[in-house]
Amino acid sequence: MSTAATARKQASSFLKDVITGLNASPKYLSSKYFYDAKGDALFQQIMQCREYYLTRCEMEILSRQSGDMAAVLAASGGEPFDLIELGAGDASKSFHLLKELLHRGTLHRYYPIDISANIIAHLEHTLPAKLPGLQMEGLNGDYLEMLQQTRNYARRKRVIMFMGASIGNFTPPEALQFCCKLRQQMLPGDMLIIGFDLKKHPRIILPAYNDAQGITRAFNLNLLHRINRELEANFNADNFDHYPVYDPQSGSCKSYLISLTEQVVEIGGGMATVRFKKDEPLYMEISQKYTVEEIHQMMESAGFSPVRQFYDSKRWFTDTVWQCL
Ligand code: AVJ
Repeated sequence: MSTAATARKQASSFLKDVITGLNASPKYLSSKYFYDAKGDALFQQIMQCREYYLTRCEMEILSRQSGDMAAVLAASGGEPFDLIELGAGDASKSFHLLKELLHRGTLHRYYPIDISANIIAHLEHTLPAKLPGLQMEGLNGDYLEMLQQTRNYARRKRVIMFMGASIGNFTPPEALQFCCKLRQQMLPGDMLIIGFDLKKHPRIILPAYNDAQGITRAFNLNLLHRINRELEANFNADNFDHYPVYDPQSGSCKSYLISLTEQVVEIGGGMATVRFKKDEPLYMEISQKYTVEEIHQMMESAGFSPVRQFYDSKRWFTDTVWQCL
């Protein structure tokens, strides 16, 4: 499909999803739409926030243990493999692993997949210069669709990476279903690396989604601004409050925007009219936390066997390696 056709298709499903979510009861929006150019920039700022520990923990794992990880990936078989990264972002974390794999000569080609066309263009422009010898092909689109598309490529051993606790944006049943779908795309010998944020004291988790500078608040409100910009809507972001909650029992951290007044919003230049009551919540995002036991249970029911878990020094985060038998 051409870039223009892809963009049109993305715009029409954005409108459809927004209208569906705002007409539902309770109301919701999908966090996958957070990442336009402004949202990407705000997320970069979140990752730098003092309270947002996830990125620092995972960066520590990859900067210190990429050598071990590369050895674990290369162990079975030894022949060069393709590395497919779902939601590669700026690849600043996978960079360490890519370097180790190139050094060992075990990487055939790197395929970063991202829903942001910006990010993929940027990676293709900058990464080969920083990693001499790197062969890469960026894929812009939905993870599973793009993964499906690579099924026609010459088949080598594959390692699929899904880092950054992105899996946390699924509810546990959705995460299980997603892992089952990944499993269907994989063959015996292929491997999967997933990053999970672990359950820990609520006083550590909640502030990560409610930073004092208000960047996370701006990140959430940016989706309303994006809807205004792209879908001819008239949200007044000042009429919504950012409200995150964490439930230590289920491990779900959810963020809401609370309507501060009774208000009416038009979307699609009058195509849809949405009414909010005063104090009505709009569900924006889940960031699910797991225990190590819960991770094992889910991954094994999706058909994966454990290879190795990597932890940061605080044991707040884990990058887990799995194998298909
Ligand atoms: C990109 C899904 C890992 O849930 O921690 C950060 C997104 N949302 N602050 C997360 C996010 C609010 C982030 N993930």
